[in-house]
Amino acid sequence: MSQSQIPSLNSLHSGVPERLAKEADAARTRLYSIRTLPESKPRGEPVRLPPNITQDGFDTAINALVKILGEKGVELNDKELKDGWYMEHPNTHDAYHVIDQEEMVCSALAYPCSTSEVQSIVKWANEYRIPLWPISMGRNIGYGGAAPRVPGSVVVDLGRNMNQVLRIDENNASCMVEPGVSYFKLYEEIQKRDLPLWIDTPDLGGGSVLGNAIDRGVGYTPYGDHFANHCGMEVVLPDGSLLRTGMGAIPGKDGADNPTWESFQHAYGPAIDGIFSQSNFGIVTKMGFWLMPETGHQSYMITFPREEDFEQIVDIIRPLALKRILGNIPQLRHAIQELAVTGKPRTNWYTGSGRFPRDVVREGVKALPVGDISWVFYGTQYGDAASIKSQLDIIKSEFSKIKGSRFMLPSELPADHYIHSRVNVCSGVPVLKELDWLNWKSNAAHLFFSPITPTDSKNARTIHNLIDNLHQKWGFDTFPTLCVAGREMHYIANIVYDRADEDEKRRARGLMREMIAAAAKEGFGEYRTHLLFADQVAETYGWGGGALRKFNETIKDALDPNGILAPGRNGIWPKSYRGKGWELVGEGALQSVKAKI
Ligand code: EUG
Repeated sequence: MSQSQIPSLNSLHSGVPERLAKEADAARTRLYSIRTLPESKPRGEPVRLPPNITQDGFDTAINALVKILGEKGVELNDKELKDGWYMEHPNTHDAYHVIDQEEMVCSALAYPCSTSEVQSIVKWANEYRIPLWPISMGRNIGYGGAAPRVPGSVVVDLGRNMNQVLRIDENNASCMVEPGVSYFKLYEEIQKRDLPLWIDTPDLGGGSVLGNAIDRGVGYTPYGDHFANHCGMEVVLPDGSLLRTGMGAIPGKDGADNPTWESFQHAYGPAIDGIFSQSNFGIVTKMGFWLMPETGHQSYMITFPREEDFEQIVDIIRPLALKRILGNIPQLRHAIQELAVTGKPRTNWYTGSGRFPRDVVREGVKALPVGDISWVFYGTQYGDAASIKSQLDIIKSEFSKIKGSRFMLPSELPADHYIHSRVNVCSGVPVLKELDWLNWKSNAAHLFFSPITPTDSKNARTIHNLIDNLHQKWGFDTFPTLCVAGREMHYIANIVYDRADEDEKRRARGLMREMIAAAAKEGFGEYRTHLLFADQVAETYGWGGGALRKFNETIKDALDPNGILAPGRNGIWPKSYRGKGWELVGEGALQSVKAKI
């Protein structure tokens, strides 16, 4: 293991805040202690060129790019690939590779310093017909990280030099950020200014606020729907022109930004912000967000003893969520997670072959403070003490209908219990704790399967059984986390696999493909997916003879006739790529991925 020099937030935009330095160090040490893969290995080829470009053509194009951005603004991806870990993540490839590490790589990286440089890069790409793959910070882990869908694309790393909190309006409780602002950074900025405002963070705090929102990610305070709580964007279009959405479309007085840009989401005319989320229609270089005024909060957990309690739990959750008695986006997790989030490897409990047996989960949790449980619900209520009390009275009374359920406060649990991390996350304090899942296996990587289910027992049971049975078939432990939005839940199944084990990777791919197909057959679709499965997921949204795909393609072709911007992102291919074997669909698509890409 190399000497730990985890970059700090003071020295690098993607670094770790001082308050978490020790924790990060410990997390890194634990991860590396069960790692058997070398830090890097020699590359099979020097640089993966973009499609249909000769070495000469590429060299000419790169020289031209250097003229625009300077030597420092361009980097060839010609060094050994390092997976690193969360806080020291690569921008060259997917650290959690599902196929060969070298398959999903960029040819080069561009580091713009300004929106106008982003515009210049886009114009350059149109001239040389080189595909671009913009990333904010590249921490889209479990969904492809920094990797481009088309190997040999030029990754536009927006975050490295564009990472400022441009504005925080204390009175309006809003902010405007650049792509390289992480949850850690926004949080620290607010603390530094001592403002009574909360951010909303996902389970891990290292991601880009802007990037996560345009991928429609989720957090856990009342502002947990990140896209719904954005307000205003600045976007570089695929022809290099510039657009401001919402009230930003009205020029402010004397050339200033419009003062209502971060206050009202819409402009006059169609609401177009949505088309820049989960798409390849533009590069978002600035984005506004609403912040939450700080308030009192009380987190809690409710445990349930039986597997079969699942139905009743879900049906109790629904009315509580619809009436907005549940204050945030609570999580319902299976008992096995109580073991995984301790950060101890699977072998701590089980060294046998096959799946982690149910009775071993039972024995494991029995030894923990939560005791012999099957499900655990993590919620948080907000407001003043009296209001929280009245909300909790209702919640306790509803869940107490389930025999053997148990309500617990953080104060009743030991200091190292996971609930204390949820207290932070659910009050807008970004953390690193969730990384501890990755100690489950050596060289662990993970892949999310993320279908949407209605919040009702019948549907939730259908999708849960489908996922669990297929995990069993492909030989994986099932880690379900259901994030409750209200009328629906994001069911997040976390497939944890060993990157060093080709057979596990093959099975992880097979499991994903089969779950996507089987879920779609039952009418379930994913809210987000790893880039290698984007085509298959997009295809499941096929109502009306693929009307949605056709609509997206029409927009794509109109905005990006040369097909330079993120071809294949979210299953949207520009005209020049369509029907030429790029789409990974049908039987064996990922098995033969090497031949295709
Ligand atoms: C999680 C939640 C997500 C997601 C990936 C992971 C949580 C893991 C609700 O969205 O997309 C514990």
